[in-house]
Amino acid sequence: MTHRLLILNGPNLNMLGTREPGTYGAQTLADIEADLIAYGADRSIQITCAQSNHEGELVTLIQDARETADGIVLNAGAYTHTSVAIHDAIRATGVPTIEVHLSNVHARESFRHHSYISPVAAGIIVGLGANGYRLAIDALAALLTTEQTV
Ligand code: DHK
Repeated sequence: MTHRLLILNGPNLNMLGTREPGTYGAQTLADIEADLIAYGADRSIQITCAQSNHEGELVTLIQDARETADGIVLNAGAYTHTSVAIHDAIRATGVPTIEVHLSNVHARESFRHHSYISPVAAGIIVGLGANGYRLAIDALAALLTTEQTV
């Protein structure tokens, strides 16, 4: 295995499959996670998945990633738009993090247009559904391999 990546999902993403499928898709989180683990294995990337509805638990998982992961794919759900604590955790740990959203947050309500994650993210992928997580894995693998910075 070349890289260890944490796929971290925030509040209400455990409800994928039944939650507003027109916005978030029909796949469950378990479906998406299984796909990403297989996608990573095909590329010798070790994928670990976690989900929490609790802000502090997400902070702890990001802090722990310092020891256990080379990169993070983060969909912080609604905490994207509210959480200075998650912003600070990403900044403090320095683990490269790609921000993902299933929906195009910029085409939705204005309160979804601001992200506390974006200023500390290595990159941002929005509006491409579950494929966004795969794209984030590819982007992190490239970034970790080439030490690319932009
Ligand atoms: C998921 C959520 O739960 C929302 O709170 C965000 C994001 C958008 C998504 O598109 O994946 O606003």
